[in-house]
Amino acid sequence: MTLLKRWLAGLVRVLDFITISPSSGDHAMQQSPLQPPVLQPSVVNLNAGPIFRPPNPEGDFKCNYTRQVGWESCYSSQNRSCWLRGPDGEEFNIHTNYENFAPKGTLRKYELNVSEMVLDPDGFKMLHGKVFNNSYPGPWIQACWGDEIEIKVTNYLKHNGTTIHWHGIRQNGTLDMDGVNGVTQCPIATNDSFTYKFKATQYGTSWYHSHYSLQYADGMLGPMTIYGPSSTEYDEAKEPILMTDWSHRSAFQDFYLEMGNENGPPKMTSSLMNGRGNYTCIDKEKKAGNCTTAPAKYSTSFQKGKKYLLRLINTSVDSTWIFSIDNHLMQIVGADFVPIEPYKKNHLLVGIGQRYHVIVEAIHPLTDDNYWIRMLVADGCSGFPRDNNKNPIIPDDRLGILRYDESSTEDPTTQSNEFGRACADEPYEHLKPVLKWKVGKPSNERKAWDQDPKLEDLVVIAETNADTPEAWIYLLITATKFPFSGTPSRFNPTAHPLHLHGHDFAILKQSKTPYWDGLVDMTFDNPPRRDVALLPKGGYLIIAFKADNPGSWLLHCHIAWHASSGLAMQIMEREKDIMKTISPERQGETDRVCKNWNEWLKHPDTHFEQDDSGI
Ligand SMILES: *[C@@H]1O[C@H](CO)[C@@H](O)[C@H](O)[C@H]1NC(C)=O
Ligand SMILES: *[C@@H]1O[C@H](CO)[C@@H](O)[C@H](O)[C@H]1NC(C)=O
Ligand SMILES: *[C@@H]1O[C@H](CO)[C@@H](O)[C@H](O)[C@H]1NC(C)=O
Ligand SMILES: *[C@@H]1O[C@H](CO)[C@@H](O)[C@H](O)[C@H]1NC(C)=O
Ligand SMILES: *[C@@H]1O[C@H](CO)[C@@H](O)[C@H](O)[C@H]1NC(C)=O
Ligand SMILES: *[C@@H]1O[C@H](CO)[C@@H](O)[C@H](O)[C@H]1NC(C)=O
Ligand SMILES: *[C@@H]1O[C@H](CO)[C@@H](O)[C@H](O)[C@H]1NC(C)=O
Ligand SMILES: *[C@@H]1O[C@H](CO)[C@@H](O)[C@H](O)[C@H]1NC(C)=O
Ligand SMILES: *[C@@H]1O[C@H](CO)[C@@H](O)[C@H](O)[C@H]1NC(C)=O
Ligand SMILES: *[C@@H]1O[C@H](CO)[C@@H](O)[C@H](O)[C@H]1NC(C)=O
Ligand SMILES: [Cu+2]
Repeated sequence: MTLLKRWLAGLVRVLDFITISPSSGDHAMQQSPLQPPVLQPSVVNLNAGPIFRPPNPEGDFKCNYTRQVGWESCYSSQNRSCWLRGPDGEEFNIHTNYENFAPKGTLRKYELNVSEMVLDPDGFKMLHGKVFNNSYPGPWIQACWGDEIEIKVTNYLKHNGTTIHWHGIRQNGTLDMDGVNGVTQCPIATNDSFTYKFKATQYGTSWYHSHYSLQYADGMLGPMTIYGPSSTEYDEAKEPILMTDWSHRSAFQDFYLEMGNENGPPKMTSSLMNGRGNYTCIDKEKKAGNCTTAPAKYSTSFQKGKKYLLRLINTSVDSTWIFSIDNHLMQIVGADFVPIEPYKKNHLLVGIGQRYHVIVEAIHPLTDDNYWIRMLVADGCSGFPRDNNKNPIIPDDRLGILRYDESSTEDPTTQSNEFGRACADEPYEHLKPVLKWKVGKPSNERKAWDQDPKLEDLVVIAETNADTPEAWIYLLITATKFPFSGTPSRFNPTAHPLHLHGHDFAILKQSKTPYWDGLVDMTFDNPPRRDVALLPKGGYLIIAFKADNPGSWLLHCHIAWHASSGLAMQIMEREKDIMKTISPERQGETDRVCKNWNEWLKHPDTHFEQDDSGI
């Protein structure tokens, strides 16, 4: 098993680990079940539930709620906040407490084939691409709120195992489907398959990616949308927009640079929007036969007067993006899988692993037919190299085109909106979840680990069990550079996008200043909530979640290099209850995959050498 192997002391330490609260009313999460019972009873209708087309750009994908007998769809472009309405007027809508309730959807089966292929998304041949279904990005997986999803993954990589993580999916009671090798399952060996089975209890946009070492950086990622209600109306939705940085070397080669290089982590070479970028080859590379032609830029079209939903996903390895469309404002309506109260901006900072739903209105004065869609690298969060004058060498930010005249082939001539480029999460006070949480106070606090934290300590911390679903767990994560004994700190301070599996978490405090013992003013009343938050450079983060999902959940930095070198820990949540969630059949599957993996390790083709944390 590839357990977390290294812990680079000095990157982050977990100081306080606070636990259990009694399940008293005001500490419990606000319950907001199916919406208000109707007053006047309607005619009981025992027809099968509705089948309808959610807002997707093309194709005949439909939501299928035939199992919600007697229900109908209440979702329309005039009211996006309602989803399904029952015979007695009860609803699944934007206010439904989706942590406890989900509609009965249908079963959707997908297959993904993992293999190697040469990729040239920016006009340069990357020889070590690893992809889903021979495409980069991988196929778009679509489902509807409450669907049961089954995805069969077959590994045709010659020299690597793999496991696939469904980013942000809560895996409520399905720990073994979380796809973290060494934590929730063994890697799927070459030529073996594993079927992930889970329920879509949340809705919104996310991505799936390999969690086996650095594989996702080499191409193993794709978008995933779960259709459901939205806090704001719009007319049409566009395909997801994936933003990423890209390297011309395999991340497995680059990792050695990260570990052994005093100049810091390896540098990325291009930025890509939906798998398309434009690298300018130098003569030497052309002669060596490394170059092809850059693909046409990503483009999308609007009709004047309409409102469009864009689904933005940051799939970066090491860079934070600022997304903007020239001369257009965006209304931000969802962060990760959490619908929020809408607010307007002319740009949006998207950290690695984070996602936003934004609505763009086509109502600006139409001075041009075409506008640039930009992906700017945030200052201080760049994975790109610097020139001799220490200025970052940053790829062209004009990566996409918004067209009002679809037949146009001209490049836009518009200028960028004005905004700051600092690397920080969206302002804390802006992210107001529609479904409110009231975070309960922890009943007891415990301070620990003032010394050098070791992996063993972290596991122990995690086993500090909160044993009821109502218990709130608080984590304080500091990025302060401590002089740890005996460990020379090679820590290059930067902001770390921290991602928790198995839960959305509330952000009680996100601070740029260093943590000192003492009182901290935290927000308990509907704080921002998501599954990735930026730990500010040199500052700290306090997060809280309820111990309502037994499992061993990973908490890690989503900068691939950092996770690979150990910025990760496991949270053992209600260990005694975990086995109750896993049926003998599912346990059998897990055992089978492990057996095959152990066999594969003996195969002459394998060349397996674990050189990183494995995740
Ligand atoms: C939209 O639906 C929500 C949830 O059912 C309801 O509360 C709201 O009144 C509706 N709004 C309009 C304008 O119909
Ligand atoms: C999550 O699991 C708990 C415990 O089994 C259950 O009570 C709850 O209804 C589940 N949530 C959803 C949305 O299915
Ligand atoms: C809808 O789902 C049900 C089962 O949930 C299935 O029997 C039926 O064939 C599906 N209908 C369509 C049109 O996909
Ligand atoms: C992936 O490819 C397989 C084999 O061609 C196909 O059956 C499957 O539908 C594809 N998966 C997706 C999600 O498109
Ligand atoms: C899966 O990928 C392998 C390797 O590229 C290929 O040989 C095989 O045909 C693919 N299978 C499917 C079902 O797409
Ligand atoms: C994964 O495959 C790459 C080649 O693409 C190889 O360099 C690396 O050693 C392999 N690593 C593991 C841990 O399997
Ligand atoms: C995987 O299958 C291919 C094609 O059948 C075979 O050539 C290869 O040896 C197999 N690899 C392993 C590790 O079993
Ligand atoms: C360029 O192509 C040559 C010949 O295929 C190859 O050896 C070299 O590794 C390539 N360079 C990079 C940076 O991929
Ligand atoms: C890529 O950049 C080059 C040089 O700036 C430019 O000539 C070319 O048109 C660009 N290609 C695309 C597809 O945008
Ligand atoms: C993606 O996340 C990384 C890591 O936080 C960040 O450096 C990058 O700017 C983010 N990209 C966008 C578009 O926000
Ligand atoms: Cu990090």
